[in-house]
Amino acid sequence: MKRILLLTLIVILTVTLNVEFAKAHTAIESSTPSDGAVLEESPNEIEIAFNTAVAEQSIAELISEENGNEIEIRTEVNDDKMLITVPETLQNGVYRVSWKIIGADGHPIEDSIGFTIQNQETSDNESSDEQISNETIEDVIEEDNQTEESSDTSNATIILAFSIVLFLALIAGLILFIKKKRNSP
Ligand SMILES: [Cu+2]
Repeated sequence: MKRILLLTLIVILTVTLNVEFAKAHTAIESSTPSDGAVLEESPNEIEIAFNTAVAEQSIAELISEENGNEIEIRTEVNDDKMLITVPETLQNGVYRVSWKIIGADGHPIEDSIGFTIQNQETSDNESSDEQISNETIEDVIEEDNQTEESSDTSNATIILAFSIVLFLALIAGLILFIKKKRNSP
């Protein structure tokens, strides 16, 4: 009975530690538009929601992937949200919003999302341009996914390795403890 209780405790401890470990850094939770979205109209506002509050000195920038130009924006931080106002009407193309935030644990974090504007009314007149921009969109999205996947995988590997080592150490300790108890008179 005691052994079952101890094992349960170990499992709970391992799970709890993993959760703490995984949520250590501040990260994006959602955004409007979402990453990879295709919009028919230029957005007036972009909202990035994080999983914790972010520092007020956090910054963001909006870049046109077509020509690398930076588009003027206004950024406002409100607790766990970043509100970006886009005063100008964006032309058809691929855009990237990048941010440098300071998370709840004081760590600086850099990340970005991409979105595409594809207004049919304006793109019908320039179908050859659309062809080029579609290729760019796919390249950009693919590139972005690869980066995210590799960092996700390495995080998962660290967490898995960490929990296996912890679990084995605790089991070893438990066995030694039980053996010692049995041997003692
Ligand atoms: Cu952190």
